[in-house]
Amino acid sequence: MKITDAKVFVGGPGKNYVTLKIMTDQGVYGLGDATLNNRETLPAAYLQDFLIPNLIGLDPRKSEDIWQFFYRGAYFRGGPIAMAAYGAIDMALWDIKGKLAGMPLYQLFGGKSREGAMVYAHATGADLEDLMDSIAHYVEKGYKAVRVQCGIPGMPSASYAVPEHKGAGKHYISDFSGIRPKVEVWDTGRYMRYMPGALAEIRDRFGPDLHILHDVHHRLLPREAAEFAKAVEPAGLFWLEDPTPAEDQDALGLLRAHATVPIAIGEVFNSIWDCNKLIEKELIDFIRVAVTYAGGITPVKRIVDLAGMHHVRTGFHGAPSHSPLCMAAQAHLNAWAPNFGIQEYLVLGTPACDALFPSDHRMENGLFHVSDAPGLGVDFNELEAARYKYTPGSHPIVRLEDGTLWNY
Ligand code: KDG
Ligand code: MG
Repeated sequence: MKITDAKVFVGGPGKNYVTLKIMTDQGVYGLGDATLNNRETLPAAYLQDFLIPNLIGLDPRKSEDIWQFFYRGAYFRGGPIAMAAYGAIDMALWDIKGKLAGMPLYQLFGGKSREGAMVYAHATGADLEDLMDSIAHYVEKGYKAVRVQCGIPGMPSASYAVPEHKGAGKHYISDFSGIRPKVEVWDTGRYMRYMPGALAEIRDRFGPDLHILHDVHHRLLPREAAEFAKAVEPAGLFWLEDPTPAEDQDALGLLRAHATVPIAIGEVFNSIWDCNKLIEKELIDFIRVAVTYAGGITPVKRIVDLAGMHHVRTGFHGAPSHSPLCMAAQAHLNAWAPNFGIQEYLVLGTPACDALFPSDHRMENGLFHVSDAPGLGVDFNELEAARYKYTPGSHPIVRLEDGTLWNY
């Protein structure tokens, strides 16, 4: 069996999805997602210029050897652009494998460990009352877990994942449009004084059963993160995400010495080498890698197994950054993983997205039910794809009030 051709598509409804389609001499094709938020043309170019010409003629069933060939064979290894491109190839090869076997991927991993995987939604508000409305909306829809972000009184601008105006919380997605980044102004003191009380109020309002998550988005220094983690303990969070930038991984020891709030980290990690220390030292409780950014199903399955040895559960990234193909790869892992924790969920469900990526994966009452179709269980409509073109975007940047550049 041989790979005969592969194509890359960039575009989508309100989002530059990078979709790879690998064709074979037996008519079976595989699909993968290489979307790297706001850098979409880069994995696409790597695929088109180098990886696809090297794929043609290979046996698509040899997904492990093909992964090693690209990763080890590159000499300059890793990085988000390369790993997203390998991620798409690996997903597509597993898709082909599942279709050849006539089985959904979760069966090839070891079968289902659960019926329905718990997901969390994003609630947000320009202020705390606005956020309460947004949380109530998701609770009414049956979500059991909600990430909560809100405006901070006196903060010079809207902070991470927070709308400028009230009423947007049910459908708000951060504005990444335009090639020049928007600027957010950040004040750590105001955030640290306000947010613990706000989280405690949310807990009081919604009671003990709702799983509440909060994302600090890398904004605190290690000592501040330790103080903040201790201060939010009364709210009984499901997790506190990215309290610090995780490059300095030993710094998390300080937080661990002062607080027991569960910690989730990893959405910007590209490989097992970015997270093995955090996992082995048991400095985190949830690993947040995404199948696209971390190089595909093959390496992420290894991360999941390593995490399981250290009581670390999965909490795969699922921001709108990922196409339904990455979300499907994660859904199959979620159905199987003995150490599944939760799945971030935003991407599926709009009519335009469903038309581009038809599937029968479904969300019900806050649980994701994986499709039983062979492979990933998601198709790609090329006629629909022709309607979209690439539009450049950029993540905002963050500055302190005096102009100092900070972590987004
Ligand atoms: O591209 C950046 C987004 O994916 C990120 O800001 C989302 O932090 C995020 C999250 O937890 O979903
Ligand atoms: Mg995050």
